[in-house]
Amino acid sequence: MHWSNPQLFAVACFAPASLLALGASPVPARETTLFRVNQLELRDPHVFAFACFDATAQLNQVAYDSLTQDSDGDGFLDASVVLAFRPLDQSAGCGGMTPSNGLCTAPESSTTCEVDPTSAPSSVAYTNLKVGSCLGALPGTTTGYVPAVTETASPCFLTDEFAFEFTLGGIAIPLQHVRAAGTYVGNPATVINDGLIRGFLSEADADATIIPPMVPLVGGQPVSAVLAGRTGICTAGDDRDFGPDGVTTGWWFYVNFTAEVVPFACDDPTDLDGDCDTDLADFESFHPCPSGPAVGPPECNCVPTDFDANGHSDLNDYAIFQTSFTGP
Ligand SMILES: [Ca+2]
Ligand SMILES: [Ca+2]
Ligand SMILES: [Ca+2]
Ligand SMILES: [Ca+2]
Repeated sequence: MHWSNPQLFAVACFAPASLLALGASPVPARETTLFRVNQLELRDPHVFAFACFDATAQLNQVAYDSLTQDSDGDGFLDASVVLAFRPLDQSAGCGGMTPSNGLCTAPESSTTCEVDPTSAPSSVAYTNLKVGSCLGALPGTTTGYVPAVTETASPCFLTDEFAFEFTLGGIAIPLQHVRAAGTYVGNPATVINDGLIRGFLSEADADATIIPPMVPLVGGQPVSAVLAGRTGICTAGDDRDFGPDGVTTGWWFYVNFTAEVVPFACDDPTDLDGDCDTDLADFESFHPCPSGPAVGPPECNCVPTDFDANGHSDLNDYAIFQTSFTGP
């Protein structure tokens, strides 16, 4: 069932209309905690220029510069990756969050962020772990580069899988089966350490992704031409891996990161994708979620739709959504 119109949805699901007269419930209690990645490093695979030159350190430097600078002077830091927890609840077993590219004002020292709506953000579930490790490299998918991929130790969060066009030093890499994890520092955390983004780039997508010409050393080529694989790159081996289906060839990417809390520019909880409005895109995230008081707590990725934080995603939350709705 697919609802594209909130009014229609209300009439069809929540008739009789007298129920709607319940009106908006108490002031929404949900808060968003937004972490912005302030450092990241591709650990595996490595990238190569002119067949033999390992340009990974140079690419990581470009990636760091784009996180911290506004080189084109448009008022926004050139690249931002954000994790918006809705809410951040380290004591819960799980919750919902939005990982996406961000629009973050320059300079970095006083930045505020919103989610970049063009990155098609959606809510994913995250799980908290108090013991053990949240995420590391899959067996047999790394090549022994130094420094190695850092595992994310507890206390930590781990997201479910999502798709993400990850921008690394100006290269938009379409990763599939992405999971993100990080170690909480503090409670509530203000910093994430030993973060790890793990995702799969298929060989076909690597062929189709051309590195922008302005990227130093490796610009103008397909991504597949700068990774160790079928091309004549003079490493000892082949960095290619199999994807989750065991058949598709490509590369598991491992990017370690740290992040810190920065102010979130949009404070309405009904703005589910975090781009500072409550429109149809937010409704798309909301409409699969309402379950009703008899059904129990919402699924982890639906926790953000429990606007009044009463443990259910239901008619009252819909009423709150409707008051904030600003149209398509
Ligand atoms: Ca900029
Ligand atoms: Ca590999
Ligand atoms: Ca929105
Ligand atoms: Ca609720």
